[in-house]
Amino acid sequence: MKITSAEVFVGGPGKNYVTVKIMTDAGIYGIGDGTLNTRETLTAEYLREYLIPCLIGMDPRNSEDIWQYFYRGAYFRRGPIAMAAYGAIDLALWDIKGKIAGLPLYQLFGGKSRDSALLYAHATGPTLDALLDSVAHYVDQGYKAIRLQCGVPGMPEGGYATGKGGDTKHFITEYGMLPDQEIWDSDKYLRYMPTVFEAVRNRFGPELKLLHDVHHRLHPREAAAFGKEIEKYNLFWMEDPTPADDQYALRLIRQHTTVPIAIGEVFNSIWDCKDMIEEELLDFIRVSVTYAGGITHVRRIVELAAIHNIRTGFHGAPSHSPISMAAQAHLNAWAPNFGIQEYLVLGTPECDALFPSDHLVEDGLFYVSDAPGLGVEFDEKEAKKYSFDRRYHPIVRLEDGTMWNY
Ligand code: CS2
Ligand code: MG
Repeated sequence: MKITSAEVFVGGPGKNYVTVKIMTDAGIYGIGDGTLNTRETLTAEYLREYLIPCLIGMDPRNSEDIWQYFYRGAYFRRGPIAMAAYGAIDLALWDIKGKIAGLPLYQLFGGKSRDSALLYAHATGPTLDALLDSVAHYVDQGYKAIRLQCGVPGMPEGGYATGKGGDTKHFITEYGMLPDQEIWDSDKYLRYMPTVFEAVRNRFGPELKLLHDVHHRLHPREAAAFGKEIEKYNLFWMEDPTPADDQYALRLIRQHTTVPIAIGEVFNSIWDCKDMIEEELLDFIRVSVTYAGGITHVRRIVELAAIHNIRTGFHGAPSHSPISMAAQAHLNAWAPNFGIQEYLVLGTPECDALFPSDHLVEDGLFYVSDAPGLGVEFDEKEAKKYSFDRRYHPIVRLEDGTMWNY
C-alpha cells in the first residue's frame, strides 16, 4: 500500500483550521488536524514544502516509522510548528489504519476503559453575576465540570477569556487582526478570585467540578500561596499557574499546596514535561494531539504519566478542529489514566457541515463514534467556502507597561 498524494486546506468557520488529507493507492484516505492557533500557515507550509514530498510512495501503515523519519530526519527537532505538522500526518495515518482494520481507533489502542468521557465547559463573565449566569447555563445543559474565568474589578474588561459585556454564555476568545492588548495585575486578581470560587460553591454546591485557568500569569510563590488559599473550594484543577516553560516553578507550588495542578497545553513534546512527570509535580497533563506530534507521540506521554498517577486533561480549545478532538476522544476512551477533556469545538452547524461525524456530546459527556478510524469526515466542498484570515493572540502588559504572559 502506498501514499499517492496529500493535500493541505486552511480555513474554517471563524477559524483557520489546517486540515491534511492523505490519499492511498487502495482508495482509502485519512484526515489530520495541524492547526497551530495564530500561526496556522506555517504548519501548512511545513507540510506542503517539506513533509508531503517525502510522504509520496511511503506505506501509510508504517505510521511509527514515518513519525521517526520526520522527527529524526529533521535534525532540528521539536517546536510547535514541526510537531503540529507531524501530528497532522500522524492523525491521518491512524485514520487510514482504522479504516483498513474496519475498527474505531480506540479499539486499536486497547479498547474502551469507560463508556463516555467527562467534559468541561467554559463558563465566563466580565462580572461575577455574568459568570454565575454562565455557570447556570452549562449546569442546565448537564455539564458536571465547568471552568471559571471572571473579570477582576479594577482591571479593564475582557482580560484573559472573561468577555466584554453582552451574552457571555457562549463566549469564545476572539483573536484580533493585530494583537489586542490586555492589562494584568496579579495582586487584584489574587485578592478577588477566591471570592469568585466562594460564590460559585455557595450557589452550585459541593459536587460540581470546578476548574480555573491562571494562564501562566503568576510567580511561583504567588501561585503557591493562591493554591493554598483556594484549597477549601476543592477545585478539580488549577491550570497553568506559572509560565509553563519553567518546570522548576512547580516544585515550590507543590511543596505548599495540594490543589491539583494541570499544565501542558503549550508543550509540544515529552521533553517539555518528562521531568515534571517523573517528579510528580502535576496532576493532569494537558498536551494535545495537535501540536504534540499526534497520537504516536502523545500516547508516549500518556503512558509515562500513567505510571506516575498523573491523569490526562487534553487541551480542547476551539482552535482544535473536530479531527483532533476525535483523535483525543479515542485516546480518552482508552487511556487508563483519563481525567477530563476540555470541550468547546463541535456543535455549530457550520463546523458540523465541514466535519460531519456521529461523535456525540450529551449531558457534558463525550460518546466516541464506532465508525472506523477517527470517525470524522472532511467535506471539501464546504471547505471551499473558507480561506485564511490572519489572527493574533492578545498580548498582556502590567499596569506600568511591562510585557507579561498571555
Ligand atoms: C486556554 C486556551 O483552553 C485553554 O485552556 O488556555 O484557550 C489558550 O488560550 C488558547 O488555546 C491559545 O491559543
Ligand atoms: Mg489553558
